This record gives sequence, C-alpha cells and structure tokens, in this order.
Amino acid sequence: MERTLAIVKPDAVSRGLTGEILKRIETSGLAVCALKKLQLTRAQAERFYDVHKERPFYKSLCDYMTSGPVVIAVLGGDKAITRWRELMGATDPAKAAPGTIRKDLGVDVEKNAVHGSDAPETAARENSFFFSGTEILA
Ligand code: 3AN
Repeated sequence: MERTLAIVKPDAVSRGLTGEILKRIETSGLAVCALKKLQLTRAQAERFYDVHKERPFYKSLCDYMTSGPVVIAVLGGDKAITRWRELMGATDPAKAAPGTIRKDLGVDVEKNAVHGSDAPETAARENSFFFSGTEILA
C-alpha cells in the first residue's frame, strides 16, 4: 500500500468543503489513514513549500496557506499518489478536467482547494512533516 499527503486548503475549509472532499476520497476507494485540522504557522508553511522559495508566488502562497485552518490527511491505497492527483486535477482549476476537485471546487491557481504529494520521496517527507509513525493507521 502506498501513502500520500492530502491537504484541504484554507479556501476549501472556510467554505465548508472538508466533508465533500473527504467523501470524494473515500468514495474513490482511498483510505484516510490519519487526519487533523490545524492552523499552519508561517515557519511551517515556509518550510513545507521551501521547494518553491524561488518562485514568484512563494510569499503569496505562504500568506494564503496561513490565512486559516487546513485539514491534513494521510491517504493510503494501491497507487495512492497518482490516484489522489487524478482526483485533485490540474493545478489551475481553469485547466483541470471535469469532475476533478480543483475543477469543481477550486477558486484559482493559488486557491485550488487541495494539495497532494507528487512523488514517493515527497510523500514520505510530507507525511512525516505532519504526522508521527504511530499516528498513521492502516
Ligand atoms: P501542485 O499543487 O499541483 O503540485 P505546485 O507544486 O506546482 O502544484 O504548486 C504548489 C502550490 O502553489 C499550488 N497548489 C498552488 O496553490 C500554488 N501555485 C502553483 N502555481 C501557482 C501560480 N502560478 N500562481 C500562484 N500560485 C501558484
């Protein structure tokens, strides 16, 4: 079983979309292996997104990710990384495929409702960024 990190971002939490997004996850057959709601600190957001620190949107992204609570989950299942990215859709909701979370629920390329790890190494780093081993269940 593969694991990946999902974040329901502040725009989606504040619009009451957490349940809708978790429902889509579970309906797709992915398991929720860990779950918590938290307010990211500036330092956490900057560290989490440090791969993007040279990008023009880095400051704005960190502002946005600390603008309200997020709901963070570890998802598990066969090919969980790819399956979660397919459920999310493309980064820009305007370019995302019909039926994807970002197409249906995203606001714009920054406020795009959800985050998902993009590779096994990233998933391992991101899962352990937020959860200890004993907090992640089958
Ligand atoms: P993804 O989340 O689809 O893997 P990344 O890793 O390229 O996309 O970007 C990380 C986050 O940065 C996105 N989820 C989005 O919130 C934000 N972002 C990406 N591209 C832009 C952009 N051109 N302008 C503003 N924010 C962006």
